[in-house]
Amino acid sequence: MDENCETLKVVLIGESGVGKTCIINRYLNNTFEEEGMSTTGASYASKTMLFPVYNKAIKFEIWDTAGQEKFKALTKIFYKDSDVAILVYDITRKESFEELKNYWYNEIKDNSPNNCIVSIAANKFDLYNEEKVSEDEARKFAKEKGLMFRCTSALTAEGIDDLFKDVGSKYLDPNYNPDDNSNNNNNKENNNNNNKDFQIIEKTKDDNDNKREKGLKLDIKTEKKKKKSYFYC
Ligand SMILES: Nc1nc2c(ncn2[C@@H]2O[C@H](COP(=O)(O)OP(=O)(O)O)[C@@H](O)[C@H]2O)c(=O)[nH]1
Ligand SMILES: [Mg+2]
Repeated sequence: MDENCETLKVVLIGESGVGKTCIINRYLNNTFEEEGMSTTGASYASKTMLFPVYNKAIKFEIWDTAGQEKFKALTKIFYKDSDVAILVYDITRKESFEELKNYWYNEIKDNSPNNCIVSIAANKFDLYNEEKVSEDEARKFAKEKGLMFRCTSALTAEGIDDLFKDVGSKYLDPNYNPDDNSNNNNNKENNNNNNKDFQIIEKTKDDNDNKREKGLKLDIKTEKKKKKSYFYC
């Protein structure tokens, strides 16, 4: 194995239906399917990402749950040796955030190694006009517990690469703080991706971009089609 490549085990946890599998599919394949997403039960899939700033690559071995989270029946093996844990909630479902705070966060704390890097993904950000958990409240919780935080949308791809970039950067540089950088594109007023590592090199502005700027509901069908024409380098 190339000495400039590190392998990290990443686990995604959270209530059923928050979008864990969709986040993984978006990250791995740049795809989103609204229906028919079933978790295969395969142990993990991986993707290698370059971190030119650190002259390193990270192979993320991403573990998905196979529905056991519905019954809160994840075994210790699932968490064992995890380098990164991503706690996912759905911004339109208050109880998914309550469960994150009261159950999933404790699961990680109790079952993952002490040095496990933990990030919260506030998913379904495309539906922020239906938001039931304020971003401030969730950020406050993350800050109190020393966790990283990203708003994400598996549907639009917003924040997904950044989520992995954050945790990878944190692994390579414990002082890394995404809020120090101008690349924090979670801001609702700022959808520009200024991120040097994952620049979007082609992005067409359409009706949904205008709606997003105004905080209006997005046209999901158009959004899905449009996303096919996004390219990342
Ligand atoms: N609008 C929207 N829907 C999403 C997003 N991510 C997932 N979904 C939908 O939420 C549902 C559950 O997603 P899934 O990935 O299976 O959730 P999981 O049970 O946590 O793995 C599916 O109907 C997805 O299409 C998102 O970012 N935005
Ligand atoms: Mg799933």
